[in-house]
Amino acid sequence: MSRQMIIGAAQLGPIAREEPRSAVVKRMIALMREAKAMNCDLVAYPELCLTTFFPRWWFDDDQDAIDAWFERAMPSNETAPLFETARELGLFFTFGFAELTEEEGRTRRFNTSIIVNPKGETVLKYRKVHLPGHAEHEPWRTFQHLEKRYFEVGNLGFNVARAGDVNMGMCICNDRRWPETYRVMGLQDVELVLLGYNTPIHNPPAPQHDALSNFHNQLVMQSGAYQNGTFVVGVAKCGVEEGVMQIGQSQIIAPSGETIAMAHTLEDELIVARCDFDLCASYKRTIFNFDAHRRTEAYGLIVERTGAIPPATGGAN
Ligand code: ING
Repeated sequence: MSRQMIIGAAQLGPIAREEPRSAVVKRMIALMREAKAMNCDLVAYPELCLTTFFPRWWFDDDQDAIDAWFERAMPSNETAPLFETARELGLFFTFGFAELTEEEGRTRRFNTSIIVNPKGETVLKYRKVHLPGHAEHEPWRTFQHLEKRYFEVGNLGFNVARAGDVNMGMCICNDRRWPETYRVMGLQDVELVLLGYNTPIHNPPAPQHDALSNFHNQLVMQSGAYQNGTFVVGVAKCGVEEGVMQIGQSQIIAPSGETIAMAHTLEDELIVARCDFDLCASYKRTIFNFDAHRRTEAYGLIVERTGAIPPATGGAN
């Protein structure tokens, strides 16, 4: 009997700045019920999906105004209906939120995601490692991208948990652009990578990339899937959100690297695919049999060196 799950990617359209969490949770529950009607076993939601993408604004270091975007408890009063509905429907689900917590005697703030099983237990938590953008106010930008200011670098690493008879892992948004993200999970035999994203189509430092936003989105997730023999589920928060156009193209990708389901709107939209996790072996045991083919003695720079150092001119290697 092959190990299969029907996976739902629940893309969210724009969330207005004033939209309360309770209204967003209602939208999420509507998608969850649609997923159940499509016989889904798991529903995946985007990054920071309970509110509008607040790192697009500078808040003059008004910490209370910033912290209003964070969750101090999970589940909370506003999110409890989501957990209750998932238990009622017998679904796994995963979503991203801004986490504010007291750890090691101080207040910590992370861009976080969790996977919750049908019993309502959190089986995996992840805190975003690759924080894009900048830490200081840069008024020249049409919008800010202040994740480096509002969040700490995630301190949990890239872990993989066995749940529902599948090796599941997570990452968040910018993480999906870095091959190391997938490979660390690949080295834990990941079979399903769940990730959400908020990706503006315009990147102020590199407008020449804007027209390639959807291509780059698909390229990195398809590569990560194929090179590690894993399914990848990428879920967008998209559309024009507080004046910023964010890409959609939520998609479910097989270990072959093929996209097997993709959203075609910039609104709340559920896409669904049947995922047979035994297909992962076809890649993990052949072309990407890490144990047989990887040469770690040649890879030292990947961990030893952070930034690129160009070669000295001339001379033998
Ligand atoms: N978003 C972006 C991402 O990597 C980004 C970062 C910002 C890309 C602006 C392009 C333009 O998809 C997040 N939230 O990481």
